Amino acid sequence: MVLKISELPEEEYIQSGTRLCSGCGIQLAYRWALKALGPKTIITNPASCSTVCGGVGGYTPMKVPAFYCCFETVAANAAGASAALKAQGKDKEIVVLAWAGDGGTYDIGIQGLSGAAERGDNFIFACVNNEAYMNTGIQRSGATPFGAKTTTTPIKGKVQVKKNMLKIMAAHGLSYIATCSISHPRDIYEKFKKAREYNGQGVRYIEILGSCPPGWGFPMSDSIQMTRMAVESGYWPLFERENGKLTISQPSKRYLNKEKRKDIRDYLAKQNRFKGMSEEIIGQWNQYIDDLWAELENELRLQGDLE
Ligand SMILES: Cc1ncc(C[n+]2csc(CCOP(=O)(O)OP(=O)(O)O)c2C)c(N)n1
Ligand code: SF4
Ligand SMILES: [Mg+2]
Repeated sequence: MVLKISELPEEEYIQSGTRLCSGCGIQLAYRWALKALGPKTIITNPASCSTVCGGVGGYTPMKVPAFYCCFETVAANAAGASAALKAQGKDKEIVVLAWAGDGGTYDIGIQGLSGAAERGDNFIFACVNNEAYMNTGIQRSGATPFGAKTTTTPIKGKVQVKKNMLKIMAAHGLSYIATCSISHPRDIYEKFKKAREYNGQGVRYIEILGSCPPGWGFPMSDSIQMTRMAVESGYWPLFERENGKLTISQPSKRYLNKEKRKDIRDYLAKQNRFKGMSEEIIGQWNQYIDDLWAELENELRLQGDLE
């Protein structure tokens, strides 16, 4: 059932005064996730731009408790908080949210996350993916897409295809996995609500595409448009995986039909990080998107959900 805007909570858990750049995707993602999870949430957050969201100099705009931890320890900290809540009999009432960047998820945090997922520790792990190490000045990460230029890639851009973290997490057999984009806040809200409902069933993993105007190289006013284009081109499919079963989310369903997908060229052309891309690289992007959807379609067919 699709929620009406009037049914969404007005309460905000992040007030004004963050130190994020204007147009940053992180704050939107955070606001909508916390609207869904509510005030009884404890956050663990490793070094990242999300830490900057927590404020400076003794002031914080956050209205829920957030613990800022070492890069590699976000999942271990969340596991510890969740075990302590269980010991106090508060684990049903209070939810633990590990909130990390792509560097803190795909690369530096992966070991702790994998361990917690395998043990069945009880928390939501959200990766707000802006496809590079933005807080320290745009270094490439395992989530940086093919061809994107960062301060640590060759002049022609990244030569490797990004790591498929969603498949890696699926291989852990999690109860709930979902993708979101800041262009679709209602979808973020609904998915975090669902992850909350899976409380007690191990790690729930959600990945949100969040744009970064300085890191991607576009005007800050275009932040939402940029992530919407990622969804509409089929580059960023919105889906859920509940106990292994795949469902393509409503905003992405139409892109099962290749004809409906918008040209990826328009998405790439709007961002400086892809400036000067060759036809060969654009062809590889098209192939990447086709392969992504072919895999999803194949899985739906095996489930009996597609003719
Ligand atoms: C072990 C360790 N290595 C490096 C750093 C420096 N550092 C702080 S934030 C950051 C970038 C984080 O990137 P990401 O996780 O993608 O989050 P983003 O800033 O993009 O939101 C780095 C490299 C650190 N704090 N700790
Ligand atoms: S550098 Fe990018 S991710 Fe970091 S605060 Fe600015 S816009 Fe957000
Ligand atoms: Mg990042």
